[in-house]
Amino acid sequence: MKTTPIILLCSSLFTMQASDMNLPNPLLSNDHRPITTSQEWMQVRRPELLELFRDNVYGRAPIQRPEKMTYKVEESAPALNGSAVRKQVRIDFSGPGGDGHVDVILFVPQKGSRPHPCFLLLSNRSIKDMDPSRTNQAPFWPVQEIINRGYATAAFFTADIDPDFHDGFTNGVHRIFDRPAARKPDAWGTIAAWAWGASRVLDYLEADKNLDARRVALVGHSRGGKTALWAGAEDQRFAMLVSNESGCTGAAISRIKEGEKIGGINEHFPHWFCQNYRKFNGRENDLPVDQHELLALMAPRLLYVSSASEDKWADPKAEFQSTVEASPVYKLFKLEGVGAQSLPAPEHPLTSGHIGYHLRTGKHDLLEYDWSCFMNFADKFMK
Ligand code: GTR
Repeated sequence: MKTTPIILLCSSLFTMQASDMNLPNPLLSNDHRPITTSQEWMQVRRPELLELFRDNVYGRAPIQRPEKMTYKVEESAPALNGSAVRKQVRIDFSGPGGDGHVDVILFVPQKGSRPHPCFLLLSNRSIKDMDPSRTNQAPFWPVQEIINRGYATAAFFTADIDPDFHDGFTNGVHRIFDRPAARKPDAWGTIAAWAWGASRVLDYLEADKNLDARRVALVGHSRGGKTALWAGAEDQRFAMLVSNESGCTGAAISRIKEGEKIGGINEHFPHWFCQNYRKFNGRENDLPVDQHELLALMAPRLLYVSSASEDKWADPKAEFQSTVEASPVYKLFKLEGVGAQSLPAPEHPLTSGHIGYHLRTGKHDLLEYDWSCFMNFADKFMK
């Protein structure tokens, strides 16, 4: 019995304040002027933060939509026992360094009124996750469940855009669009390349009459989650961004996070971010931005962040705190952010505001429970 007051005292000590964490304030401009309206956010602060993230973290894409880009619908056929139409689409593009393509697999519900809202998945693990025949029904992409809920769903394999290993930026879209001799310290890395790829897939989704491109949710797990957030920052056409366990340089605030740190991620994945990011190895406090400001770049759109209880490497507390610190920016739009100040218990999703959050019991993974929470949140706002 005697231990109760001590536990209460400890928990209040652990309620973090922005000042204790030495966090950069998203609502102060580079020249220290307070940002007090949604207009100032969109016209002044958002562009400043985007530039800071391009310069220091993810790097700068050399191109948006290439002039030479075409779509080929290679298949359109009934699937999933008649509950959906499956389309296989190839997007071809070319640039100074050659040609490339990304294959998209899309399932559109047969029922319900068109155009449908759509969940687009960054498929960054096994190609089997996006088996078009659905013989392999990985929970990573639960297509039938998504269709049953009335959403279309598409996926693309991130390696089509850029293979996930360090080769000095000579393959993937870096080969096609970069001038190798001119590679600068703020040139895009692989995460920014994948984010660029998500935008090219959205270009196709915009052209497909079965889909409502104004209601597309981009979902990414882990390195895919980092990518979903960066894609949402760069491309405001995405209506909802979902970061599942994105951790370091994803949703988690770098200054407070445990587990993976900037030095480690740059060492193990030297191709993910821009070269300038390495200046902050072991120097999290010197970064001119932090990841809650990346989350804030999604405002006023829908954002969903999820964590897993055993995923200490990604750090659920630092991911959740980031949603709290991004919430004042949603307030400028008169929207509620995450709607809680402390980490919720596992399996108690927060869905009252425009930022959703849940903690799932278990390990680092993207599972059906996670998807069902994303869809519950989307149902409230996207239907
Ligand atoms: C880890 C990496 C994390 C996360 C993860 C994943 O090895 O350290 O940042 O991205 O991979 O993508 O599953």
